[in-house]
Amino acid sequence: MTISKPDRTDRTAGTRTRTAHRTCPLCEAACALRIDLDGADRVVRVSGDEKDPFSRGYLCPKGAVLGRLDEDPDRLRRPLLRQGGGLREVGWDEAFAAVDAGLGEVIRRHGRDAVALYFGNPTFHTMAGYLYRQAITQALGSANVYSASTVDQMPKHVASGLMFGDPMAVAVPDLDHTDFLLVLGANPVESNGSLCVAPDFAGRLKALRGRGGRLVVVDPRRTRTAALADEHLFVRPGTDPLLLMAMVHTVLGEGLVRIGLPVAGLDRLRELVRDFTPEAVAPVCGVPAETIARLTRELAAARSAAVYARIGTCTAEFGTVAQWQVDVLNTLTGNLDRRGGVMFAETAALEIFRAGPPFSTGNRHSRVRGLPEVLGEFPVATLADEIETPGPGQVRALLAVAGNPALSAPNAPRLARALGGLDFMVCVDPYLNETTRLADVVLPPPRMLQTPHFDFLVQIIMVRNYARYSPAVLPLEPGQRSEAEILARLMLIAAGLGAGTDPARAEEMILGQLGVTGDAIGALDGADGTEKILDALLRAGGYGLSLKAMLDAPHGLDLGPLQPRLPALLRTPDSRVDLAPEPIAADVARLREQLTAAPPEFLLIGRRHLRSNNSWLHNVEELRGGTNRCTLQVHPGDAERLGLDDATPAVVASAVGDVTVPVEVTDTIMPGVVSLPHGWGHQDSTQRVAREDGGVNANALTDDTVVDRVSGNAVFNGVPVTVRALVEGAARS
Ligand SMILES: Nc1nc2c(c(=O)[nH]1)N[C@H]1C(S)=C(S)[C@@H](COP(=O)(O)OP(=O)(O)OC[C@H]3O[C@@H](n4cnc5c(=O)[nH]c(N)nc54)[C@H](O)[C@@H]3O)O[C@H]1N2
Ligand SMILES: Nc1nc2c(c(=O)[nH]1)N[C@H]1C(S)=C(S)[C@@H](COP(=O)(O)OP(=O)(O)OC[C@H]3O[C@@H](n4cnc5c(=O)[nH]c(N)nc54)[C@H](O)[C@@H]3O)O[C@H]1N2
Ligand code: SF4
Ligand SMILES: [Mo]
Repeated sequence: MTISKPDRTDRTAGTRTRTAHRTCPLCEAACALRIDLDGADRVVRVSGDEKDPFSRGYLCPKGAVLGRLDEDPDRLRRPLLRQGGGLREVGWDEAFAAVDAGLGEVIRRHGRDAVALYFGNPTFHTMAGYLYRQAITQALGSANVYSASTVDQMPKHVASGLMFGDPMAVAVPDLDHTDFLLVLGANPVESNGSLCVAPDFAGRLKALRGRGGRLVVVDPRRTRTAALADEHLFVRPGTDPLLLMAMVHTVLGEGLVRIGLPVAGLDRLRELVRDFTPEAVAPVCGVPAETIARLTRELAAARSAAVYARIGTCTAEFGTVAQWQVDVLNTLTGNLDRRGGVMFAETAALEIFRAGPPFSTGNRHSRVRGLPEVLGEFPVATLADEIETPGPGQVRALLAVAGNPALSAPNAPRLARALGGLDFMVCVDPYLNETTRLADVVLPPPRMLQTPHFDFLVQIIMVRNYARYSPAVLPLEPGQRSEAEILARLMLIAAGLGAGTDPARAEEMILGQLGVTGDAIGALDGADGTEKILDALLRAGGYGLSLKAMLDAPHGLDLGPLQPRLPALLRTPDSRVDLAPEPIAADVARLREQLTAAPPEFLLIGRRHLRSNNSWLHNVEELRGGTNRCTLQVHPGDAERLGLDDATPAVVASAVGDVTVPVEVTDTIMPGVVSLPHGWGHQDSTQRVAREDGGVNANALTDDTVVDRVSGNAVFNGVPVTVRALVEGAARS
C-alpha cells in the first residue's frame, strides 16, 4: 500500500514564498519550527510554530538560524576518498566500493573485532541513525562498539536498568506539575534540557515558581538556571554523590520515608548510607550540614517534588552512584511515578523495545583494560587503548557515524593520534572536521531540510506525551543519497553482502528484526525507507498511531500528561524497585574514601553556551561571540593570587596535557574551580568560520584513564588541574 504525500506547504497567493513545519533536530527540546522559504527554496525566516501544543511557538537562537546551518557552504556535497595522501571528491559507487574493500580487507586479515563502531550524538536523534545503529552493529558483529552515550548519560541507563530493570526507563521530572524541583549539575536555561524534553525549559521553570513552587539549583557555577532559582548552592565538583547520600541518610534517619511502591533493598540502603551524615560530607561538598538537612526536609515535605540531575553529575567519577541516589531520593519521598514527581513517558513508537529481559552489565569485558560492557558497548575512554595495544582483537578500522570523538572524547588528542594510525576509517558526516579529516572515506548525508525527521529517543524522556513527524521539505538533488540509504549500504557491506545490494533489503532486515511485517505498512512516495519502519513502530505503539495520523497532524499530536506506569513497567526479577543494586553498592566503599581525601588545588568543570551545540555549531556566523566564547572562567580571588586577568591567558595542565586559554574572571564560579567549555579546538578544521575563532579543546585535559567504574562513563567534571599565568617568552610546560 502506498499513500501519497500531501502538499504540506501553505502557498501564499501572489508571492512565491512557502512555509514548512519542522521539528528542530538540534537538541532534545524538539521545538516545532515554521520555516519560510523563498521561490528558490532558500530559507528566509525561521520562527516558532505557535500551533504546536508542546513548544507553543518557542525557539532558541540556534533554531532561529537553522536555515543558515542547513545551507552552510562548508557542508560536504560529495563523498570524499583518500588518494595519494589527500581527500578528493568521488562518486558514490566508488566511495561505497572503497568502504567494502577497506573494511573487507581488515575483517579478512584480522577478524570482525578489528573493526570498531562509533555512533555520535546526532545518530540518536536522526531517524536513519536511530534505526540503523542497531542493525549495523548486528550486521558487523564486532565486540568493539562505542558511542557518545559513554561520554554522556550511561550512568543514568545503568542506574535505571538496575533499579527498574529497564535501562530505558528514565524517570523525568513532571516539570509542569511539580511543587519543588531540585536540580543538580544541569543548566537547562542554556542547554534546553537533557533527559527531560521540555521546550522553553526556562519558561516552565518560571511557571513553576509562578505557581508557588520552589526551585533549588546545586552547581559549582551560578549559572543562568541558578539565577532563576529560589536558592543556589555551590557544591565542590564531583561531590554530589556525597551530598545525595547525606540527604538519603537524613530521610531515613528522620523518618521522612513515604514509599508507595513495592521496593527491595531498604535495609541494605540504610547500611550503605550510614557513614554519610550531613556533618561528615559537609566539609568535602562545601555545603553546610544544616543546609543539607533543611533541604532534605523541604523536599520531603513538599506536596510533590522531583530531583533532577544531569551532565555535571553523570560525567563524574561516581556518576552511577549519583544517578542511583537521585532516584532513591525520589522513591523514598514518595515522588517516583506520581504527578509532580518523576514519571515515565509513554512513547508513541517505541514501547515494543521495553519488553527486554532484566538489565545486567559486564556480559563481556574490554580487551585491554577489562572494562565491563554496558548496553552492548565499551567506554569511549578506552577506544584509544584498543587501537594502540597490539595483539589479537586489536582495533584496526573504524566506522563512525555523526560523531567528533577527536574533540569530544576524554584525552581526545591521544584518540586523534590513534585514529590517524588506523588501517581504514570511514565517517558518515556532513563536515570535514577534526575527526573526519583522519578518515579514508567520508560519506556526507543530505541537509536537514532534505531529511524526514522523527526523534525516537526524545519520546522516552518527554515531560508530556507527544509525537510529531516532519517530512522532508526539499527533495534530494542529483548526486545526493539519503542518510538512510548510506547507512543501509553500510549495513549490507558490514553483513558481507557487498556494496551493490539493493538498500531495500536492509529495510526488510530491520522490519524482520523488529518482528513486524511489511504488508500492513504504508510508505510515502519518494520516502527514504525510514518512514516505512516508523509507520510499523507507530502501529505497534501504545496509541495505535500510524504515519498517516502523523501526516494529518502537521503541528504535532498532544498525547496528554504523563501517567503513572509502575509497577507494570518494572522489569526487575522480583518486579520491585531495587533500592540497593549490588553492582552500584559495591562502589560505595570507594566513595567513602572521599570523605577523608585531600582535595586538589583546582578542579576543572565544563560549560555549555546557549548559542553552541557540542562541537559542530561553531561555523555559523550569527552564533558567534557574546558569551559563546572559549574562555577559562576563574574566581576573582584565584585570579588575583595567580596574577591572571582578562588580558593574561592561563596555562591549564592536567595529568594528560595542557592548554593555553584566555581567562574570564567571574564571581559566578566557586573558588578553586575553573570552567572550560567543550567542543572547541578547531585549528585543524576546514570549516571557515569555526577555524577563525578556534578555541582550545577541553578534552586535551580530561583523563581517559579515569572513568565511572560502574558504567564506564568518561569524567569531564572534577578533573584535577593546575593553573598558572602565561608568562610571555617562558617555555610552555
Ligand atoms: N569536556 C567535555 N567533553 C564532552 C562533554 C562535556 O560536557 N565536556 N559532553 C559530552 C556529550 S554530552 C556529548 S553528547 C558528546 C558529543 O560527542 P560527539 O557525538 O562525538 O560529537 P558532536 O560534537 O556532537 O559531533 C556530532 C557530529 O555529527 C555531525 N552531524 C550533525 N548532524 C548530522 C546528521 O544529520 N548526520 C550525520 N551523519 N552527522 C551529523 C556533525 O558534523 C559532527 O561531526 O560530547 C561529549 N564531550
Ligand atoms: N546550547 C547547548 N545546548 C545543548 C548542548 C550544547 O552543547 N549547547 N549539548 C546538548 C547535550 S549533548 C547534552 S548531553 C545536554 C546537557 O545538558 P546539561 O546537563 O544541562 O548541560 P550543561 O550545561 O553542561 O550543565 C552541566 C552543569 O553542571 C555543572 N557542574 C559541573 N560539575 C558539577 C558537579 O560536580 N556537580 C554539580 N552539581 N554540577 C556540576 C556545570 O557548571 C553546568 O552548569 O545539553 C544539550 N543541549
Ligand atoms: S531549544 Fe533551540 S536548538 Fe533546541 S530544539 Fe529548540 S530551537 Fe532547536
Ligand atoms: Mo550529550
